[in-house]
Amino acid sequence: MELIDGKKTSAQIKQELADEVQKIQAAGKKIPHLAAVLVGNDPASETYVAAKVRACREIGIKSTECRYSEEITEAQLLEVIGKLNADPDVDGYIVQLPLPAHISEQRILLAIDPAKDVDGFHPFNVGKMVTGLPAYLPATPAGIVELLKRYRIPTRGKHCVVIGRSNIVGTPVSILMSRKEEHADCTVTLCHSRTQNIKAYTLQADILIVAIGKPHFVTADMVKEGAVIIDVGIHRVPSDKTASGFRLVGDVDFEQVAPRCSYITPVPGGVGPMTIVSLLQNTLLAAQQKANP
Ligand code: L34
Repeated sequence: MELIDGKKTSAQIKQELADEVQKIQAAGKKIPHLAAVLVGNDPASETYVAAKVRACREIGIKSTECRYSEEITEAQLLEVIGKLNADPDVDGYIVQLPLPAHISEQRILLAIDPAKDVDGFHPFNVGKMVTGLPAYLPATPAGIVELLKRYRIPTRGKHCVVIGRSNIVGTPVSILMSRKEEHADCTVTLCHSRTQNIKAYTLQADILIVAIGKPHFVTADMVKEGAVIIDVGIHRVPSDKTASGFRLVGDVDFEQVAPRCSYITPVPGGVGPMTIVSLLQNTLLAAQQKANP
């Protein structure tokens, strides 16, 4: 079993991006600028946005955190979106999800200028991705493909089983893994909460991507010997062994499953850090495209 080290891989990519930023700076061009909108104070969202801002600093680009209280109305948030769309200094921005229940995620995402949509969530960018046009790829799926590529894990013709059908991970990663490209080209099966006898599918997986949002959902009896496991889940469970009072676990029962795999991503330190570098990559792309439309 080999661990797929997302932390190490993301550090390498950040170094590559820092070199790119140096070149932009040396050429006297505008420093790329990412803005992140955060509504409310969900502790997990705060951690992720803080990690994004920190990563921008590490590679030498500008970032702005736009924080609003849980009570902000949808109309007010749409006004914020309008300002970010119009701000010539902001190359790209994200609206961290989930949003409070009284705000329609769909209406907010539709209001984002597709050219600044570095999460790749706007239907215009989703459509580009699906049809294989150059697009901002959604960060977590792009990070997963990058991990498989950098670990030189063969994907062509393999059976990739995805568990979960969210717009953020399951659906887009199933599309990327089925693309006719060297580091994809899989036969893809998409399973979800309503799949009957899910084990019958997971046992066939050469590559199993788990994004169902249920702690320890995948157990050893569901995994084929030698499979590659990508665990996208991240949950805080109470623990008396840590100072924070919680520990992080994934959608996969790592202890049980790891001995059966050829490769597996840990939680933390697997997919999470890759999500962040994909966002940085999209931001540099956005800045370039704004410079040369
Ligand atoms: N708009 N909303 C928008 N874009 C996104 O790309 C996200 N996502 C998901 C939630 N909502 C979003 C993220 O940023 C999940 N996500 C994310 C980002 C980073 C990490 C995990 C999820 C991450 O850095 N994980 C670390 C541990 C962090 C911790 O200590 O909690 C890891 O090693 O997995």
